Amino acid sequence: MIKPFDRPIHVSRPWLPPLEEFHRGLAEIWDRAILTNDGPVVQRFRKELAGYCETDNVCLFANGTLALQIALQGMGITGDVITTPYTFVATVHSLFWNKVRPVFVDIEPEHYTLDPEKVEAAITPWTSAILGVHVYGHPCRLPELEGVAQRHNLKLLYDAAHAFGVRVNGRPIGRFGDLSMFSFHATKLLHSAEGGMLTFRDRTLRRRFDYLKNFGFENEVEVVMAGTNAKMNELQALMGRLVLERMGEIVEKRSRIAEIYRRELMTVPGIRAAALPAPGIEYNHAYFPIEVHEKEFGASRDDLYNGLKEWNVFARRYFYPLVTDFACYRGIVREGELPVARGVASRIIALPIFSDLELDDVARICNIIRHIQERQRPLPLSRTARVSNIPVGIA
Ligand code: T4K
Repeated sequence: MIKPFDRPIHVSRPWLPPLEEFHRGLAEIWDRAILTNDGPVVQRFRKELAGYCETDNVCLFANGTLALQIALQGMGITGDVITTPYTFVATVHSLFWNKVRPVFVDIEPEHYTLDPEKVEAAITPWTSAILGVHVYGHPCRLPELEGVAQRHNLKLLYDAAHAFGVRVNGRPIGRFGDLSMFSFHATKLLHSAEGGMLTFRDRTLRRRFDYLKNFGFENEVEVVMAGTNAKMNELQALMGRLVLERMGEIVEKRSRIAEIYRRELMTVPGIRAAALPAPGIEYNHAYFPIEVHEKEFGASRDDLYNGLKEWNVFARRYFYPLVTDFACYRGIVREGELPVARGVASRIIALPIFSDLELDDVARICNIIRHIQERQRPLPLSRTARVSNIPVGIA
């Protein structure tokens, strides 16, 4: 009998620094009484991130969504942008807020990122950019997308909300394409409670982004563009700095969790994980999604999702429903389009993965999954026959 967990196990849980370390940083902030508006902690965090991401072109924000909205506006993206339906809804909302039309194309089935051939086929004279998503931290097909963007003279942007820490052939993921957006939300590897970052190729953009996130202020008496307020504050930056120091440990622990899931679950009929990262990719283990193939598994993805809750395990169906099925985007694509994304969304479930998750607990979650499978599987034909032979009334 597998006992339920005595506390909820969520899909994610932020790594928190020792409280004394946070207190020490807070004491300095208290002394200065500078809480926001590009204070010294934000500036230090920016410098450290520039080192980590190997580029000086780094800009920090209050959250990832605002960062992406400002990126699109600052780069002057208009018309149509080709993107994926298989993402968190904020990717598409950011286009909408810039009055840009999303053109959805299907994903590839190995890592669930944009299919470059389909991207190329969807280009029209109105296309201005491609917005790929490194979903779950798996890099998009970078050389292929780069090729498509170059051939058609399009901007290439990445929603890298999940991909902090990923490197491709030794190069940080934020150095591909024209621009990348990272989220530092509490559920992310590197978090600042809420927060976001842009890294970009054209260094002149930094000035525009800085204006746009600070009301367009040039100085006390001049406003040069219609900006908004999207600044990261000092408390966020303090948290971010302390988490950044521990990135190595955080990724290492997650990789051990992922290893157990793979070892324990890949032999379970009907369960499939995303393909392993291609050679040359240093992966961050941001998520551990599995696909549940109902026929072979003997139970549906939703049976598993609901079943896990009985054991106090709260996995999440990231990313279901598809963005294109939300009320505000319904009607953009026709039924039957995006078959790969639609199929994956119906089978996907993201299992708990976070630094404080004990390895024994990962094994326990795997046992629970196998148990749910056993419980849900229809009885083999011979047993069904036996049961149905029992006279009514006695059964
Ligand atoms: N692009 C992509 C591809 C994204 O995935 C996201 C965000 C964005 C853009 C936008 O970036 P931000 O503007 O958020 O920086 C969560 C996050 O809110 C969201 O940041 C994230 N993607 C998305 C995939 O997941 P929810 O609604 O599923 O989160 P929530 O609050 O249910 O949290 C999940 C679990 O994590 C909870 O059940 C418990 C645990 N948790 C959560 C929080 C907030 C904690 O243990 N502590 C916490 O403080 O959206």
